[in-house]
Amino acid sequence: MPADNESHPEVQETRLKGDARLQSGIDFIGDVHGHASQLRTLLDRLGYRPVDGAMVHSERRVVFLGDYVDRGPEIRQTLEIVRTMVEAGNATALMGNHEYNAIAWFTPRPDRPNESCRRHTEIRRRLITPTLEALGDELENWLAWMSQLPLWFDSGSARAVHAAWDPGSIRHIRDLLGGADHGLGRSRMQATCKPGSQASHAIHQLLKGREIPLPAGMSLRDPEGSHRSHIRARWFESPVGRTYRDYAFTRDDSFPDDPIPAEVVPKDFVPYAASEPPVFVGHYWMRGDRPSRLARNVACLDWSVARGGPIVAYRFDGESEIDDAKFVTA
Ligand SMILES: [Mn+2]
Repeated sequence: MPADNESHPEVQETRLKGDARLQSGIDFIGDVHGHASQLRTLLDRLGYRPVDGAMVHSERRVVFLGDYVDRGPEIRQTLEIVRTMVEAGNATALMGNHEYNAIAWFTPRPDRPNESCRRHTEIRRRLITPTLEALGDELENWLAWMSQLPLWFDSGSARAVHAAWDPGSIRHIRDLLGGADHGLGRSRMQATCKPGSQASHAIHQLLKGREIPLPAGMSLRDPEGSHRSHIRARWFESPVGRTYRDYAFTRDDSFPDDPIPAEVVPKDFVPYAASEPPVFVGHYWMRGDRPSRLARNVACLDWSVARGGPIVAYRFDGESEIDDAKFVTA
């Protein structure tokens, strides 16, 4: 390196960019949903600074937990911030169910090629329209980028996935990818949307989480107005001896307070053990003034940015137990 470069702080920083040895800390960031200004504020608070168009920190990197598109006012800007950080070697961006759904909207069903993997209902069309409008004639390029996003992250000392850490589903998808940890790509994408297939089940677990069916005839409304006949389960805990209300991921007093029958619990169900590394998820629309962990080694970083809540990060430095003092919000 010529000596005159050493005197320029910008050059120095560019050289550090992307060097994994120097990135000892990981900042996990939850659902952004098109809220680019809030994301900029959060990255600034975390100490990231622009270098050659990407937000960079000399000693840290980001793992984004997915759901960059839909719902917010600055969808394209959000994707651009995330993508430039990934391309600078300063971030990993996982796939969320909203990215998966955007690709599925344009993917023909393997068993019925005249239909798309994601059925075009009115409610879903309303949800995806702002994303399609924001991406305009660059849509194809962005869909191709989204389709190669990895579905999970595991550094050995920390893990992340959009909704639920499910080892069986991860094994299944890894086999589908020929043993690799990269994203699906558009060709394999189709294999995961065949209704009833093991691949479709695995994607559902990872990106939408575990669900427990409600008692027959009962249904709830989700935030988009669709009927739901299940609760989103606290997949990291055992359902044995719990009620629908207290086993739901986010508490809602309209959920039935009846015990969950043993027959709806999957036979291979294993809770997330206390000895496992910390795992970070997004997806669940948490509510409250201050983010906090769900268990000693489980945290959700989706605190409802699309309903006026904060974007949430967790500053991870190798600890085996999640510390409530290390959440950062914007
Ligand atoms: Mn989600």
